[in-house]
Amino acid sequence: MRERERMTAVARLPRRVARLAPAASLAALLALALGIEPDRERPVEAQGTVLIALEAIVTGLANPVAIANAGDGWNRLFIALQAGQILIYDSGQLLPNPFLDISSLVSCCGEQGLLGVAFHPSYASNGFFYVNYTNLAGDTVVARYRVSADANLADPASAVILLTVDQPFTNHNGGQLQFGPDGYLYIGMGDGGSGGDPGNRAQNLGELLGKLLRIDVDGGTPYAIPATNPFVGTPGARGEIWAYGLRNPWRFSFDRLTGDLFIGDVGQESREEVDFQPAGSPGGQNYGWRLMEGSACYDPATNCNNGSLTLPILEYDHSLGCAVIGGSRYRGREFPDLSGTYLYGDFCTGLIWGATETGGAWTSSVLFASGLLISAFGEDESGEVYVAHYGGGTDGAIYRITSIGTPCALALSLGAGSVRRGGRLGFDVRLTHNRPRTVEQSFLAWVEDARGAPVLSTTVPARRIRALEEVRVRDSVSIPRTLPPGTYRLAVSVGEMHQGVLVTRRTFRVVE
Ligand SMILES: [Ca+2]
Repeated sequence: MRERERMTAVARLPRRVARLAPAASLAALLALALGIEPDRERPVEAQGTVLIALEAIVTGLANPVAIANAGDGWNRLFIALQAGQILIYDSGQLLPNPFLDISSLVSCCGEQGLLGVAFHPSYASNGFFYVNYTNLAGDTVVARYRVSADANLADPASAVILLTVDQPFTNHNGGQLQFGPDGYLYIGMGDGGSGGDPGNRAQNLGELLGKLLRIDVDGGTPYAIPATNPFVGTPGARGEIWAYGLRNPWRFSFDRLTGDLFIGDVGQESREEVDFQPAGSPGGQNYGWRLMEGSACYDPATNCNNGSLTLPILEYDHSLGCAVIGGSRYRGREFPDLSGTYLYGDFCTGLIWGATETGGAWTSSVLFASGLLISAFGEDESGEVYVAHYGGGTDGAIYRITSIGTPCALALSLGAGSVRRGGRLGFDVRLTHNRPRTVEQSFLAWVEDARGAPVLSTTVPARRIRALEEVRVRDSVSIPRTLPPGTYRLAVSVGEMHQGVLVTRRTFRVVE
C-alpha cells in the first residue's frame, strides 16, 4: 500500500517540479512527504543538510564550457565558450568584447572546441595564459597567449603553441588546464576516444592520451619536463606524464587550501568517478582505465586489478547521470557551512553533489537538483564557486553557488481549523534562513488525507519569490465540493529549488 501511495504522489506532483527533480530527489521528497508523522506544532527542520541555491550571474551564452580567474586581484571571471571565445565577467556584468576570440582556429563542437583556460601564477606580472582547444585538424593544442596593453583584451598575435597531440577520434579530448600549487601546468588528456579505449592508450606510458600531464612552462621553450615527474628516465615512457589510466578527465581541480587534487573522470557505460591525489604526492598513480571503470573490472572483465590501481573516492552509476563534471572544493568565505565540501555534478541530470571526508572516507549527498546541463565548475579569486549551464544559442548561463545554510525552519499556520466543502482554507507560510541573503524560493502545497495520501496537490501553484532572511507567503487552497468530510492535513514544502528538503503539515477538518 505504501508503494501505491508513493506512486500516486509522484503522479500528482506538479509537472514542472517532477521534470526538474530526478529520481533521487523525488525519493527524498516523497520520503519526507509521506514517510514520517510530522510534529504539527513546530516547524520541521532540515536534517543537517546544507541547502544550496543557484544565482544566475550571466545568461544568454552559447555553450560555456570553462570558468577561470586570472588571480591578479581584479576578481574577474573568464568564461570560455566552446566555439572559441573567452568572455570577461567583471563587477556584475559581462563585458561587450571578448577577451580572446580564436574561433577561426577551433573545431567545434561535440566534444571538441575551446575546452580549457588557465592563467599563469604570475599572470599579474607576465600576462601569460594558456588555452586548450581542438584545432582544425581535430587534434589537441595547448597554446600560450598574452594579454595586450588593454587588461580586458588578449593579444591574438601572441600565440605560442606548446603542445599538439594527435587525436584519433573526435571524442574524449579532456580539456582542463590548471596550474598546481607547485607552479607547474597540469593538462587533462582523454584516451583518444571511440569507446572502450580501443588502442589501450590510457595504460600505455608511451602515449600522452588517457593521462594527466605536468609540464614546466617557465623552464624551457616551449616547455620543460620537471625532473621530478614520475616517469622521467623510464624507458619508452613520456616524461610529461604525471598520472595515467584516465578515460576522459574533463574537469579536475586543486584544493586551494590543501593542494589536494580531484579528478572527475567520465565513465564508459555504467560508472562515473572522482579520483583523488593527496597534496605532495610524487605522482605516477594508475587510475585504472581501461582495466577498470570506476571500482568494477572493465577490460578484462575479471582479475583486472593486481593491487597497483588507485580506485576512485566517489562513484555513481548511470541511474543518476551520464558524465561526471569534476568541481571544486569550496574554500570561499561567504558560505562557511560549505567549507571543505567538494562540489561536483552530472552533465545529463544536473544533480549537484557535495562530498565531505571523514577519516579518509568520502561521503556524498545530493545538494541540489539543478535541472541544468552542467559543463563545468570554476572558482573566482575569493574561492566562491560557479557552475556553467551548457545551453546552446543563448540558453547558456553561469550561476554562482550559494548556501542558504542549515537549519532552516518552515512554519505553517492555518486561517481556521475547519473549512466547508467548496470553501477556501487560508494559510500562512514562514521560511526562516540562518543568514540574511536573497535567494529564489518556491513552495509546494498539497492536501493529504489522514493516512498521508495526497488528495490535492496543484491547487496552490508553486511560486517563486525573492526573499531576505524570512519569507512570508499568504495563500489559500480551494476545497472542492467533492471532497468527503473528515480530517485532512495541509502540507507545504520548499519546492523545486530545494527538492522539498523541508516540509511541514497542519491538520484541519472539512465539514458539510
Ligand atoms: Ca578509474
